[in-house]
Amino acid sequence: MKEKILNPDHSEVKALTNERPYPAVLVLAGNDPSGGAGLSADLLTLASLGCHPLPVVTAITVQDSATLDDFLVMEPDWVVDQARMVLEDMPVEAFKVGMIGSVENVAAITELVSDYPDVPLVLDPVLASGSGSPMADDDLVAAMRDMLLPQVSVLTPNSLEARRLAVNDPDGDDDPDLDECARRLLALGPAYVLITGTHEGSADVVNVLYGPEGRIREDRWPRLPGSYHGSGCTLASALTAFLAQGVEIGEAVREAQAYTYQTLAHAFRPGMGQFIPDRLFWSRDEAEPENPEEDAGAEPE
Ligand code: PXL
Repeated sequence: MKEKILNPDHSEVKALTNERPYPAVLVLAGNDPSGGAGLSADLLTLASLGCHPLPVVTAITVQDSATLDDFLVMEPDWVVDQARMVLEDMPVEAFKVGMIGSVENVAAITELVSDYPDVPLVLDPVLASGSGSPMADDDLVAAMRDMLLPQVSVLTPNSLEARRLAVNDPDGDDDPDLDECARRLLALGPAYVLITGTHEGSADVVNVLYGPEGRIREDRWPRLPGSYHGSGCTLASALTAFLAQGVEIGEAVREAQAYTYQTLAHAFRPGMGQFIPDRLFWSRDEAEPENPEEDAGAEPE
């Protein structure tokens, strides 16, 4: 791979055309400077799976691979202006929404996407950072529930987010199981709900897709040992990529999980905190020789 990049074969250079080889996906999300979650996760995943990501910044965060320190939310006009300008320039095949940041942004994004009712919308309801710091208060959760969920094609909460979105009175006795959470969430409007089981105590991670008729599919994955930063963003973006390419929902959910599992199995630890999924695992070189000198006498390829 590297050899080909550094020594291109000029006979392969093609004439420029107006073809659109990559479906465009508009991503509304926050920036995470550790490169683990948020926009970086979305952009790497979408590009890795053959889409052209259009990044719209909803918030900036101050965080590393271990801790979220602070965040600043964009004004809704800025969010909408970023999106509208590019939406008027090019067709998009899907929307992906991650961190929203404020009730005002929920309202603005809801109005924006309502102008594109035929474009699938994946909402990853980001309520906390990878390290568990809150990123959404109760008003923001209520706004997502009341305004945005009716426009959503696929909602991708983890089990904690599913409970928080489905239970109106968190201090009461109401403790629905995940099937009941999914029923309640579907009643709020999304066409499908994919609840991920990473935070449950089960030996395997169990992810369940629900639709109008109830459970559609259940996938089990061996629980990997690490603590990962950006796995939810990766799964939701991978799902968006497959939907943007016209893959049917059940198959898209299956493929997105298979891709995410591989990114986690190849995860790396760039700092002192969590592991980061390798969204480009398939493009990395095969393992370098441990001691290059041992190979010095080998025949060149
Ligand atoms: O993983 C959820 C997430 C989404 N978006 C941003 C984040 C995080 C987690 O830390 O920082 C910007």
